[in-house]
Amino acid sequence: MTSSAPQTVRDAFFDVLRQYDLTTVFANPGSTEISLLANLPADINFTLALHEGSVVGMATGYALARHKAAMVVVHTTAGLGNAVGAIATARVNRAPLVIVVGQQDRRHLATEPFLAGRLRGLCGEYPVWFNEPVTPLDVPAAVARAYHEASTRRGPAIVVVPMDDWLAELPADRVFPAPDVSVVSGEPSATTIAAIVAHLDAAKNPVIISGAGNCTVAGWAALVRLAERTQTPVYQESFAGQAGFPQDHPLFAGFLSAARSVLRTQLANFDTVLAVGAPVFRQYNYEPGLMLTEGTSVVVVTSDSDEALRSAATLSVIGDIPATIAEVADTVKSVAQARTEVPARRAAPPAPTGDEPLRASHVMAVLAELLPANAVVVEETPSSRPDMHDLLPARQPLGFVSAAMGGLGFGLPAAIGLRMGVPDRPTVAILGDGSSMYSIQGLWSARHYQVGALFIILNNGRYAVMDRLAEKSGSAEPAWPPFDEIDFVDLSQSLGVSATRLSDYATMRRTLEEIVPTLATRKEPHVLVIDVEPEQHFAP
Ligand SMILES: Cc1ncc(C[n+]2csc(CCOP(=O)(O)OP(=O)(O)O)c2C)c(N)n1
Ligand SMILES: [Mg+2]
Repeated sequence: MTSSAPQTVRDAFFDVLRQYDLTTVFANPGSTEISLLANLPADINFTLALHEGSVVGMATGYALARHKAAMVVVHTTAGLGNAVGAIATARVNRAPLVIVVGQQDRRHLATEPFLAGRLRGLCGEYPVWFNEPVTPLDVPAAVARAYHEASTRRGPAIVVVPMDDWLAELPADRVFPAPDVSVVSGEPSATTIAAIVAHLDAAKNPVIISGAGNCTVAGWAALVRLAERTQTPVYQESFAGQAGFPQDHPLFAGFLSAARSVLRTQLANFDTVLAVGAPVFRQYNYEPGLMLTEGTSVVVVTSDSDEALRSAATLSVIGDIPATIAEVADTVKSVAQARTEVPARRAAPPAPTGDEPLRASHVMAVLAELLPANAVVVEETPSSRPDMHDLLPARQPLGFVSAAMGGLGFGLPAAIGLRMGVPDRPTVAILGDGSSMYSIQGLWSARHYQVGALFIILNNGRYAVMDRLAEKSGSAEPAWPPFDEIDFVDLSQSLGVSATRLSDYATMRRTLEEIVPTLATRKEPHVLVIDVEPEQHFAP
């Protein structure tokens, strides 16, 4: 592409944002970005969050909701530094982000002036692309390239822009080294399909592992057809960021354990594993021993080359998941009879009686009953995540979203970005009280930009999961104290968001019955603080 009329780097940058649908800019400003941000054109929607972790978290949610890159602008070292954890999460959650980072003026950068950033390497290996344009004239194309890098590699791409670059003039005949449109053609060949089908047709007792990479409408439809045609049970990978299969489907078999020994038992009877949008395997605590019975054949189908290439697989296929699975479903031998029994789903707990305390499982069960199927549910409640998995199934893509690498502070801002991306879907974030504190200032953005998500804070007054882990390691008392003094109602209200607190089952049910029907259309966020008993048992 060549640009026609002479314009500034800044004007050309805005044209790039328009061209690639990046005009909603999630940001926190600093003086190194003033020359960019002062007098923004009316069609550039500046969206403020009060900490860079929330800026990137919101952008990540927005990108996941729209299946498109989202735009971020952050301040030099302090801004990018604050964002590193969220950038790592975006990478592992495979959210495409274009991140412009401010920098001091080129003309005296060598003297390391105030706010000069040593930015290269600050995010380690987490960005999919990192670029410091050689001249100001390279900035617009670098941002366009970042868009393609982020979209193709599905992660954050960073461009560092010195503050004097924005007002530099671009010559009209400047060659623009980035395509208008780039396509990764992941259509499978007949040979690829035949190779996958050969494994499935030869299997006596296959199993499917669905992963976050298959969280699309087309992906779910293709995998449902394959599972039904072959009567194959489908598990969800452990610690996934999103659901790869409808969790209310009769062939849904539950979640793989994050513990190797349990995983081994779960998969012991299967001779063929087909992982779709998931690696084989991503476990948690180390335990010795194999993950699968020796001789099990393993096929991985994914669009993520890292995932494909680090999997202990017989065959890894990198390509378009729905297109590949749809073809496999059409070609595979169909099977009439169920080959394996699907484990029964855990029943909802009865309402507590007498002085029995309210537990997270009660909240999950009532939400499962009341939430519509199209609800977007964001999880960041470590000790009650297993309850959520058991009791609150994802029924549509985005019905479950979580930080794929476990970094807290994602759930609250991600829910805001998700709701902004799919504004007609009811959106609920279920947050641990400890987790909510990492990005609590995100609530202000929800209020200011009229994002009507519901934030449920499960208030057990402590880091329950850490307490359990400390106990398991033989610690009498955890080194960290409880924090039951925090008043989440006050805290939310001080950020401009309405909040209520409750501690009994009847009020919880009544309150959710009132709020849930408002979620599809509401514009005001609300925080519901629910006092729950700390879980005494934790087995991810
Ligand atoms: C940024 C970050 N810091 C620390 C941790 C370690 N961590 C994992 S779970 C947890 C406690 C979470 O507490 P809370 O949200 O209250 O959930 P609960 O365990 O009580 O369910 C902590 C601190 C983390 N995952 N991410
Ligand atoms: Mg807690």
